[in-house]
Amino acid sequence: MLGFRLKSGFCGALLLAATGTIAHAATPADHHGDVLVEVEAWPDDLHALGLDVWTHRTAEPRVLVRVTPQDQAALDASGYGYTVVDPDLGTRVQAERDRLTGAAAPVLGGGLDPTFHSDFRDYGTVDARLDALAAAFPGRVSVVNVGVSLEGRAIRGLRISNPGPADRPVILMQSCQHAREWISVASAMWAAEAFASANAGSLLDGLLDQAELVVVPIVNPDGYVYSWNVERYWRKNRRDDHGVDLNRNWSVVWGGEGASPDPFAENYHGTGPFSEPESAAMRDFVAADPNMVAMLDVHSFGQLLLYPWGYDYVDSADEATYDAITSSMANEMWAPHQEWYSPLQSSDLYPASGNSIDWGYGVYGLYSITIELRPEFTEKWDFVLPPQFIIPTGEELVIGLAELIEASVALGPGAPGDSGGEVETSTGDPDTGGPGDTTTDDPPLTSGDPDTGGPADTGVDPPPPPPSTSGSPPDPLPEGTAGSEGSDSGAAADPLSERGCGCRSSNGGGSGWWWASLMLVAIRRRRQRLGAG
Ligand code: 0X9
Ligand code: ZN
Ligand code: ZN
Repeated sequence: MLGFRLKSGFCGALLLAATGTIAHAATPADHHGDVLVEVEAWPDDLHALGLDVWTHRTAEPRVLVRVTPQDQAALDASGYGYTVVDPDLGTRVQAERDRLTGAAAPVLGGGLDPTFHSDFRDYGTVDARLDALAAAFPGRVSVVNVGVSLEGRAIRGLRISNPGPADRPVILMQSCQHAREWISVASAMWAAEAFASANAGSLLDGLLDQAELVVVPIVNPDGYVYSWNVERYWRKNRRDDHGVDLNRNWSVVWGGEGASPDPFAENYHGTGPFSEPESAAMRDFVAADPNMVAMLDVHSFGQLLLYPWGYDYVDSADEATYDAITSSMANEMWAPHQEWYSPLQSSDLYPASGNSIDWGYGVYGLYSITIELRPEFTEKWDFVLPPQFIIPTGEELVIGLAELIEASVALGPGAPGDSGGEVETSTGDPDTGGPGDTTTDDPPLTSGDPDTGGPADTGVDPPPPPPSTSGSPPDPLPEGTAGSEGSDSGAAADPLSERGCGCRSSNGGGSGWWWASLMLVAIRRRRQRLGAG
């Protein structure tokens, strides 16, 4: 196993305590400079020296003592041996004060509306929050302009890092290629804010010394707005009257398996690679940054960590690395709420050519991972979730992202994977193979059980319990979703490309449960193919 596991104890509770102001003023009352030491002596021996002894009863000569700068000489003169347990008690004091004064509520920072994360937010509110965060944390956060959508909306994000060298590795997290996946927006904003507000000395703060994080919470603003105002289950962008699936519009094996040429299919790939301004803007943003090393593409739902290749059933040359990274992420993400995110090669879910992570990996060698957030596949929840899901899911995303940053820093830049099939685009992206060359040196996947054996493995378990830290979510929402799609069961042969089926009026009207059932069918079929039961 690679050595980039996060320290134990990194959990939601710690995260709450770790957020707040960036820097602390070192006044005497802050107890900065006070050290906690373990001294090899009896309590009374140290009382006699006038020290602040914290251990009252002990079976052996071993006690905890708070040693101020003024006390240090007396301790050293005493001759007792000691070890430092905590080099700066001021950090604890600061964290507690911040919490009790509200300065370290999970959503802090000067003038930021603390109710932002209490529910899902529309495009304008999310976009305004970016400016608010940049204003609240000027030393660490700035707004980045990525591009403009088809309907003219800004695609913007945040660059988050501590002051430092300009050539540090950059990790990109992009959300909401798919309009209806609202939890991806809310969780990304939570994660961005957790990093932005991380206390000096915290784990997240340490990562921001070593790397830069870029968060683009809404890649598909037109679709997101449409999902809010018109059609809740809209997936694609707003090209013409049908839309394009942005996650089939990237250039690596564009137009291959799991992408449809039917404009009205939910997985329509568009008229060519990067035909859409939203995917093209992300491409250009990545291409312009030579320090980019990783890409986390955030979706919902299913609680999955998906890695290349996704275009077809072929292993990548970096299978072992991806397995290590995603296993590490899943293990850490389990901690706060005991939710399991199953690591899986993307194509083991179903092939989806022209997706973003195949591009990030295939063209630039980015450590590229798709995360499918909560919920798991259940009959109760889908893209529409009660707001109580936001913070727990956000906490899980923060941890997964932190793990990916740590891994990326530890591993250093990766090499482009050979998909053998990037489709040329007019901008002259580096090519990983000949256009239209769909052959590959990689053998078909014949081993490698997609069943991770995790505590809550995908697809075969009963619905998960309510989020543990959020109280009970309300009863199933009275969703006005599309009616029965039972006849779509025939789509199992190719779950996505059958969706359009030439029936224009049905476009975008699929229910979340319909979608989840197709995912389940795809997983089960894949498992059967692998003989994995
Ligand atoms: O189909 C997609 O684009 C993603 N799932 S979603 O339900 N959010 O639409 C998954 C893409 C991952 N790649 C592959 N499955 N190949
Ligand atoms: Zn998606
Ligand atoms: Zn139809």
